[in-house]
Amino acid sequence: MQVLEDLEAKGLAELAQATDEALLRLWHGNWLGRTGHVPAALKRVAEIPPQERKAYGQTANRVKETLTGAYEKALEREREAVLDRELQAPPLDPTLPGRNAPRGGLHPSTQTLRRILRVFGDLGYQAYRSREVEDDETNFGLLNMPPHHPARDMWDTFHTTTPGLLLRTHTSPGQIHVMRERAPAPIRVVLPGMCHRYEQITARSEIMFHQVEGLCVGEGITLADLKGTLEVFIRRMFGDSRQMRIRSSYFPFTEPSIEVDMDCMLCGGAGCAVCKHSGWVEILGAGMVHPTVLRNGGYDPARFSGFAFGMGPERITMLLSGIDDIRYFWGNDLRFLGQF
Ligand code: FA5
Repeated sequence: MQVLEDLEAKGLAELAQATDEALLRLWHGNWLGRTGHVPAALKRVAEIPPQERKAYGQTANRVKETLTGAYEKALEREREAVLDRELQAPPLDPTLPGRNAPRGGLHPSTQTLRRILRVFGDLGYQAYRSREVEDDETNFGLLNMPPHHPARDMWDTFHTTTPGLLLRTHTSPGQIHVMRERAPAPIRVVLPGMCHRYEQITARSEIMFHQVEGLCVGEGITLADLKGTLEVFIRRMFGDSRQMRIRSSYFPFTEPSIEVDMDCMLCGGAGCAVCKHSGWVEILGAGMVHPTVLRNGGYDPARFSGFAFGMGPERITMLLSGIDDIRYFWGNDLRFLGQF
């Protein structure tokens, strides 16, 4: 009996030390839990001589009730105290502005791509997605560059481990895919997409960049149509007062080939670092589709003619936004991307 009395006194004393809910629960485990002191005392009833068993059992049960009651009261008191503290704390002001969830945006290249596609969309061009992994034949051969043609050196190439398969170096092979799909119907498409070149990365050149190709094939298409189309594009894209200039150039898949410059929109033609002090910046390469390429696409060059052009949206974004290094585009630096 004395052991039970002592147990009760010790239990109450320890309970008084438990000053928060976690400690109270710990106490409950130690004293009233399945392996706690009180159930252990109740189990000892079997060891008590039969004549004393009843009295022992009654006392043990009373100790259990006392400790259980004391625990529940202590828990209740503790919860009320917590609530009191919360109520006395400075009140929550629901009229304060909330925290903004940061909002994502489109990558600057995507924004420019979409602007380009919209201008050509208004001119009746469809967007056509060609493939990014090409075969050598379509990237070069069918574009009038048979194996060992020196012009292949204009495009330093990433080859895959499968012979004859490569990452396209430009969007021009898409011309072949569209023509073979549509011949002999007239074509007006733009082909956007990623290109890859095994080049030195510099402020102006990446190994991975977008191009937008344009292709128009039909009867009676002339260089004047190409010039008019590009003039509309440049004014819609860069502003009505832009001047354009055409230089003769060379691409194996166009004849004649041209390069198109625009007066530098950063210095207005006075000369700056971006235009290398010439007052002009290069915007794209273009030309009349070579008869061999037309034939490879399934069009009879005696009846059909066409023009094609290819431009780089990253370079165009650099001009539009005054960006002096192309490496920012894939650098994933939010200080750069967040400005768009
Ligand atoms: C071509 O790739 C031709 N296929 C373009 C063409 C199409 C000509 C149809 C005639 C008819 P070029 O290598 O110049 O041409 O690339 C075209 C544009 O892609 C460049 O003006 C430039 O804006 C962009 N570009 C080329 N190389 C890079 C590079 N390393 N990094 C970023 N942009 C590039």
